[in-house]
Amino acid sequence: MIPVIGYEGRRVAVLGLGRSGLAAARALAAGGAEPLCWDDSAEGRARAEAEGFAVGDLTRAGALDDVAALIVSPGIPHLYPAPNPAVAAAFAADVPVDNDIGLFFRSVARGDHDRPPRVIAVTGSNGKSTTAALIHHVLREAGIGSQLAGNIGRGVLDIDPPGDGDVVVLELSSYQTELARALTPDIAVFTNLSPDHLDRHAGMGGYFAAKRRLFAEGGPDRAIVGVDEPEGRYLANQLSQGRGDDRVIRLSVERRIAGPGWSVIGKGGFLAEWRKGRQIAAIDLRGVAGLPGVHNHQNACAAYAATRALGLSPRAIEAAFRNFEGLPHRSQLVATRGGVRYVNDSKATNVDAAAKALQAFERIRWIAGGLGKEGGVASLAPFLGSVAKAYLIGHSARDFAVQLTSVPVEICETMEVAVARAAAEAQPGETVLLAPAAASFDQYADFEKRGEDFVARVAALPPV
Ligand code: UMA
Repeated sequence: MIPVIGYEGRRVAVLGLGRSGLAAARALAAGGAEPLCWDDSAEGRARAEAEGFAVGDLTRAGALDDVAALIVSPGIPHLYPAPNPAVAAAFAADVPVDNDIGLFFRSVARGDHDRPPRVIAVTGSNGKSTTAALIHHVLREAGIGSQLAGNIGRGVLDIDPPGDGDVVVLELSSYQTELARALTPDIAVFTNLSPDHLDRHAGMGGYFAAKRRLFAEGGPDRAIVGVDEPEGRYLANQLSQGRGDDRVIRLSVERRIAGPGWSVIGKGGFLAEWRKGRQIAAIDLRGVAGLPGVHNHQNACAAYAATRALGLSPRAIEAAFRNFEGLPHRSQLVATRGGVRYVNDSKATNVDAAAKALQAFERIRWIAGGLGKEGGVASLAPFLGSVAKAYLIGHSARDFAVQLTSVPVEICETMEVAVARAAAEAQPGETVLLAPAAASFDQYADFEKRGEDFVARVAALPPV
């Protein structure tokens, strides 16, 4: 763990006692602070009590009187749609509100090393988990000590203190970047932007502003920016001192970027690195099994840029790409039966991620549905050319059926029925793809549980 510095002997309130909150409480205690914990659920409070932490309602009169800071978990609203009552109490009492990311950047020791550890932080709407995991994988394959944490499932304060020359790779969500009071990565990556979490940011502008803080607050040495959306082009322009400034590395999977600057382009299945107007390296991504589809080629470009910025060679990066196995629930090939591939992309919780999955395979039996997001799935129409049929589950199944006018649909309600029906109708060469374009919370605790259910239903299919 990374002991938190700066709060020795002082009381620090911790709101939310899941992965990030409990890790923060432990790290605060290890650094000599006195955590005062609260969670709105009894289970959360019981977890903290079981570890011996003081637990107390932070909205009680006087509860924040001697509190130096309030550390808030990312899943707890601090602004929109409305602040959690404990956060509102902290605002009223003028108690600084921060999160585990802010504590991490203040506490991770980097001055007392011969070769200071570096931090790479990855944000963006889609692809940030795969990009962060791929960077971590490439570094380890190259013999560099690397740890991976953040939105990928491990609290950032939970990692070991990094040693000489080590790298920490963080995946950061908009929830995390919006609240952190310190954000000073050495290298920051912005993969892409599409609508998500709009209720928490009061719309797209607030969502982009939250992500942009990663670049605006600390000023990373190197900024790697996907420029296929206007927000990315704006961000890259704001960070650059002018033509040829190689502090900014631009990424695109749509077009070559002219000019003397540094760019990494993923088009037609090839990754190409351009610098000072010349192509200096290329990788054929078409046979890289762990990175199928254009969306993964974008992830590859981002990971390539980040590891090149650390000085790795194109050849070392390519070798590591070839044995990357991908992440569970993201374009994960879980079985091949009777010539039919079964792919788990349960992490495709929004329309944009589902569109990317639908473009990665040729003839698709598509399992979709769950808790649909604002705008529904009508905007997927241009990406349905590869879909033989949609098998719809969950709360939004009927809404999706109405909106998907150009493909055959079947309301299946449950994963069990959808997998059975898709398997019964799939022809050799086709792919049964779970890419829900919806959140999982109507039927599952999270997208991981949904993906695990898909994998279990596939494994339970009768032999072919
Ligand atoms: N809680 C309250 N009051 C509330 C809401 C929640 O007390 O109003 C309590 C819950 O009872 C629970 C705790 O807060 O005990 C949960 O906190 P949390 O939702 O922040 O979850 P953590 O377990 O701390 O996990 C968080 C991230 N979760 C979210 O951002 C929702 C994890 O990202 C992250 O991996 C982890 O910290 C470690 O950094 C997950 C996620 O779903 C994967 N992220 C979203 C996404 O990818 O779309 C942003």
